[in-house]
Amino acid sequence: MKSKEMMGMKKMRFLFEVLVPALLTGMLASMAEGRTHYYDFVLKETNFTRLCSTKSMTTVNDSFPGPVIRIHRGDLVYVNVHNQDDFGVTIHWHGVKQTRNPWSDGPDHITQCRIQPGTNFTYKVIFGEDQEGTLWWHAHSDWTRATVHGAIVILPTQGTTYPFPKPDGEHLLVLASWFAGDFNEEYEEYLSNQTGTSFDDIAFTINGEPGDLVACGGETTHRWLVDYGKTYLLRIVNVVVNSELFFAISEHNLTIVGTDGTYTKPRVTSYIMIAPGQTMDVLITTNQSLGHYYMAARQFVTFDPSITGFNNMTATAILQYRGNYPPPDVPSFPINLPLFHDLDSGLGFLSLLRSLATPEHPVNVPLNITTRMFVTASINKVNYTFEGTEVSHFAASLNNITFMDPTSSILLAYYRHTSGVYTTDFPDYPPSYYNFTGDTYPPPMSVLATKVKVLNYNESVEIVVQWTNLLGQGADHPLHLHGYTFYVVGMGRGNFNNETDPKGYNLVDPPERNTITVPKNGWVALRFLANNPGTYECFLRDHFQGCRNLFINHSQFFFTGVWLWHCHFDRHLIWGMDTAFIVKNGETPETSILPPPAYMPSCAVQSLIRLEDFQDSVELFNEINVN
Ligand SMILES: [Cu+2]
Repeated sequence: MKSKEMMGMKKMRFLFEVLVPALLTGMLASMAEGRTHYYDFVLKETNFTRLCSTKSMTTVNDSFPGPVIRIHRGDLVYVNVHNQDDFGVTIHWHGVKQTRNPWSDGPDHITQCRIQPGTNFTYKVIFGEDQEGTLWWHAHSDWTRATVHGAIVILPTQGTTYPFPKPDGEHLLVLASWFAGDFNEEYEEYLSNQTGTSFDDIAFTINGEPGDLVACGGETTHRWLVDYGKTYLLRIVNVVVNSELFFAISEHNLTIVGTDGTYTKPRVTSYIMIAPGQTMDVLITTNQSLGHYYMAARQFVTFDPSITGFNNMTATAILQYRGNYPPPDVPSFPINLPLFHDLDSGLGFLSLLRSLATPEHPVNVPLNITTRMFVTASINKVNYTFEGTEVSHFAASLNNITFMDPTSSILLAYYRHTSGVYTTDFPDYPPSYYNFTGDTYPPPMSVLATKVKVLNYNESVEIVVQWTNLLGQGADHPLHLHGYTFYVVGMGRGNFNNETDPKGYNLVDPPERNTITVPKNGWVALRFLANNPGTYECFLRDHFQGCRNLFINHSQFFFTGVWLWHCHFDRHLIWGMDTAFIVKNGETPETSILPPPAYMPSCAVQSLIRLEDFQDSVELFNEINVN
């Protein structure tokens, strides 16, 4: 009897200690093992006709917007980019965490050099295990992203479902910019314009079409056919170059259920405000009279319109019910779409959002902060000498550092032990404190430099970003962090108060984003855990022990990866509103950067760049000054 009991216990032990864990491991492994998808992106010039004229522009696979990457959570994607255009280009997978893999992140001068004309480069796109919803991809060199972009749809893992009733259908809307005439010429004119007032998006488009309200737009206006009495999941992406947008659908509420590849608590609204770089997943119930309803996108203008012009053309598409009914002469227009300068509607919308925060979709807000930064985001000026003349130029800055792109990629510079490419002294605080949101403060000049911030693995980071009104030129700044999502724990108007404002932080269910607007006349507080190493030093070694030894002996070399942080208004980006985070490796192979791919585009050959941008000019001027 005793031995039988022992046998029984042994069986139970075998069951619980060996078999069940093995089964669980197998189940988890099969859940984790997604499919692998392969895409070919051919980049070349194609003719498109909008606003009554035809022009040639760069697109991927001849489409505007570009192809959709459609996968399930946990899948892996390879994209082979064939550059058949005549300038160098890189592609960024916006919002994709690229876990341990900054090699495929894409920003020009930061993690790679450009894919040369006539060559190709394969990106390995690694999604975070928790990423589900809508993201997107775009060119990350010059302003090529104006026409080189597309959506990424991440469906629930097979066998799982949405955290809301399964929609009857879904639809994708890409909100973009249209530049009339020759994009290069307009861009150059903008860069050479010392006041920065003349250039902006000429029109906005919805799925490539500006819609009925612009000249020559009507015949090709995008139409979305729906059935009465259904619920649809609408995925919205703002890929616009320089503008935030309001969006609404006539007589239909929007229920927000996700942003930036994460789920949110459902929020019903009559409009959304969406910044460049952001995505939004919303549910629509088609319960109105059979008819045609405008979906409309209008610029949200936060700069001073008396100084900087803006685009007053509203892009439209049509939500059209199927059925037998006399079509209306004109679709109805969304009366709830806020007006251009409605700052209250812009900021008010941001405070709506909350993370889902369920066991299936948990939040992990860092509570014990180990690195604090207070960063001012400003439009100010830099002085430099050009051909013996002192020149003053508009610039943008973070903590008064106007970031200069290095000539090599920072990641590869470290790989090659190239010194002098960047420094690691990006300041945690601004050089001076003043009434940041005041109107009259004289602008402190910014400093041109390539300064980055180094973080230890698993550092708990809080960054408060303070908007400033230097020069009276401030607008919202949609700041995007590569390689991570962050929690938006606080946001407010005026100057940040470090005693009272943290008391109002939401540490329970703050929204999780990869791009957040620093509001005009206000501030925003972000938190994230630095657990995505962008660092790798010893990839020439065969095994990790070699790395550890190298780390112990040469710890000063042990950070090479880079996650860019920048304003997603491209005009502020080229003016220098960016920096980068270097995140060191953890102590195990699983918390360390992946080896680089066998081939990276060369930095030795200087790319044929599309345009000489402001930063290149400044570098040139500096060289002239130094020599
Ligand atoms: Cu900005």
